[in-house]
Amino acid sequence: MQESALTGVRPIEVRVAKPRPQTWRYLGVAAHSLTVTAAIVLAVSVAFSGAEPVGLVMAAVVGTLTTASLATTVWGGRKGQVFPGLIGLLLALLIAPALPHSAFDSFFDFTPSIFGLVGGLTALVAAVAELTKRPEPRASLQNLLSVGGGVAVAGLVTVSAVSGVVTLTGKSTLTDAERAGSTAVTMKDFKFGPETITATQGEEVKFAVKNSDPVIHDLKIKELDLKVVVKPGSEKLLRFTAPQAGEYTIQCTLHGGMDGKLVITQ
Ligand SMILES: [Cu+2]
Repeated sequence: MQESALTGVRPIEVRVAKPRPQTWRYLGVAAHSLTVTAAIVLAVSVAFSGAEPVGLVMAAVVGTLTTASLATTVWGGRKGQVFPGLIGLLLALLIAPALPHSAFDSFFDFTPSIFGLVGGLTALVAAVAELTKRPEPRASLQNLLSVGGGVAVAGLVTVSAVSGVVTLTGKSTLTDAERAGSTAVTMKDFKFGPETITATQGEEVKFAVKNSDPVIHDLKIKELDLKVVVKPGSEKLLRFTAPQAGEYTIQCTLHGGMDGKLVITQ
């Protein structure tokens, strides 16, 4: 009797859940801590730059996405790791082409770029590892990863601090003699001042270009094949002979919408 009553009753299955692999999550958290830091530095740079609406929106978007990625890495499910992985990929794709302009002696160009790129790529690796259920590395490798990661982060922070010092100390200025007879051109709040500069055809023109923003700008007059790169807080000279009468476009090739006009009269 007893036996037949039990027929069809499945034995109770006791599943002992394997501890969830955490290494890839930790790697993702470390990666997105870097991208959040990049967003904070970007926001500070925008604040120092006269808080242009476009810059503010950009900093807010980057800040929100990186913070959401960090939160998803910590609290999201395994499949949810697609989001921080995509944000990591997006950051890497956006930053990589701009890297050549991120001069080491320009802190607010260098630091967000390097933190964003390293963080983005690492986040991508971590997300892929989590999504494809890469096995938990062995204890020895885990130790190596955490020590290596710590050294890498300490290295990044040091390099970024040195970049800050070099930015502050490496500003180039003009001598009074160089500045004599020049037209002062400012780069401030992502604008040229004045926006329109006039000169007379054939005249020797001398621009004393001063960058008062925390990021690098350049001044390019494409038609005349002229370009000068000015680092934060630096001042540089651009000399040329005023060409044929007409209007020429002055632009910063690094920031869209930052442009002016050179008007040459006869
Ligand atoms: Cu610019």
